[in-house]
Amino acid sequence: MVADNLQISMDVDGDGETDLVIDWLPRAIVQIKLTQPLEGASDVQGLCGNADGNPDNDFKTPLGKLTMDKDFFADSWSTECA
Ligand SMILES: [Ca+2]
Ligand SMILES: [Ca+2]
Repeated sequence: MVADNLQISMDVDGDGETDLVIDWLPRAIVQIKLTQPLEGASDVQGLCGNADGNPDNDFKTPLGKLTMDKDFFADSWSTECA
């Protein structure tokens, strides 16, 4: 039997507070949440945004280009499988 939901919480910066929560939901949906405050949040980038509390600047590609196109944004972070 497979569990419907699974959740992992992590204290990434070791301050005793949860910083990252990963939820596996039904139908193969994975939800990743970054919580504040996170030490070194200015270094965060990728599909979860930059964790600065401003959702308007989260769609930034690895080359630093801000876009409103969600498909272009998601594709910019894709990697090739060997
Ligand atoms: Ca923490
Ligand atoms: Ca942001």
